[in-house]
Amino acid sequence: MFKSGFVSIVGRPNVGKSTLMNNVVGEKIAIMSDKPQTTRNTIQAVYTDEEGQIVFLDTPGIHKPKNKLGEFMVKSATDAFRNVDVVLFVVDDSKKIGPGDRMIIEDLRKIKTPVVLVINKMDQIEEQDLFDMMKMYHAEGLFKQIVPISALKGRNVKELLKVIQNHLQEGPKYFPDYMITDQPERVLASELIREKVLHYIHDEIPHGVAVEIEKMKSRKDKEIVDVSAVIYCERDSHKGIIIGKNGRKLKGIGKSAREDMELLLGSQINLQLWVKVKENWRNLQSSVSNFGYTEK
Ligand SMILES: Nc1nc2c(ncn2[C@@H]2O[C@H](COP(=O)(O)OP(=O)(O)OP(=O)(O)O)[C@@H](O)[C@H]2O)c(=O)[nH]1
Ligand SMILES: [Mg+2]
Repeated sequence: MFKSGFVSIVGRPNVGKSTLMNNVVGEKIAIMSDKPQTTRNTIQAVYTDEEGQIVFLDTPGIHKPKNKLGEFMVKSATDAFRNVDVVLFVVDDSKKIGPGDRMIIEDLRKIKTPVVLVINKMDQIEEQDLFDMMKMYHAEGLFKQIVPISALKGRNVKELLKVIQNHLQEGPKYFPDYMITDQPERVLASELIREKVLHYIHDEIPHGVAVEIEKMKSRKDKEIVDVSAVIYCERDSHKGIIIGKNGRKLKGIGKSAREDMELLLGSQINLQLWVKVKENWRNLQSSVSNFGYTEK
């Protein structure tokens, strides 16, 4: 019997949702960073084995939105509570249930979909603490199962897949084996650039960054793809910081984005980057939509 279904991965920002999804499919489909609110769109990745197919939906971290972009992100995440077969609610190594997690738990009580609790970052949790956390979450009476994992180290992820498969029904193969994501190459490329901005630039600046691919084209005679992209930020002063002294920051961002793109897309990349300012774009509905943060 071939089982299949849709599984959304939800939780507060920075708990490791994207790391988990990437670990399952073995590719960097969703970008990751140590800063909260990294993921902005719901992103699909497909895991297929002999027993079945699981379509994962990685979602933005649920938080109190402060602008139009945040509103879009939270709506994308909470929309993924419904029309799926299983919800994975991911928490991190926090020993208490904070207000952010509490809010999500109360929302999850309102849905009929089975919820599996994933305690991530177990590599950072003492055995006794983990035991206490499992007891604490069990007392909520909401979760079909509680699975501790380390998404970063890949610990217990196989066991989590088994738990998910137990909740799935017989179903079709929705996607062919070679297809592991719904994200077009342009989007994957722009996200890798944004990931490097998150990595190289600190404080609030990367939260106000959006990346637009202006051109992505294979050369006729060679195995090279020319990519040109614009990094938009919210202020002139941010632009200077992103470019850096003698353009050094931007070079670093470009180099490591190019390396990741070559790995992911399997071809040689020639990457050109520009930085432009679009003031206050996160508060402007039109700009937020234009950057692709809009319901599909
Ligand atoms: N120690 C440890 N760190 C982890 C683990 N999983 C993820 N992380 C780290 O946690 C941080 C956040 O990871 P992400 O996967 O970007 O988290 P996210 O939940 O997708 O975050 P948002 O997209 O902002 O909602 C990164 O620095 C990861 O390396 C884990 O199992 N153990
Ligand atoms: Mg994420």
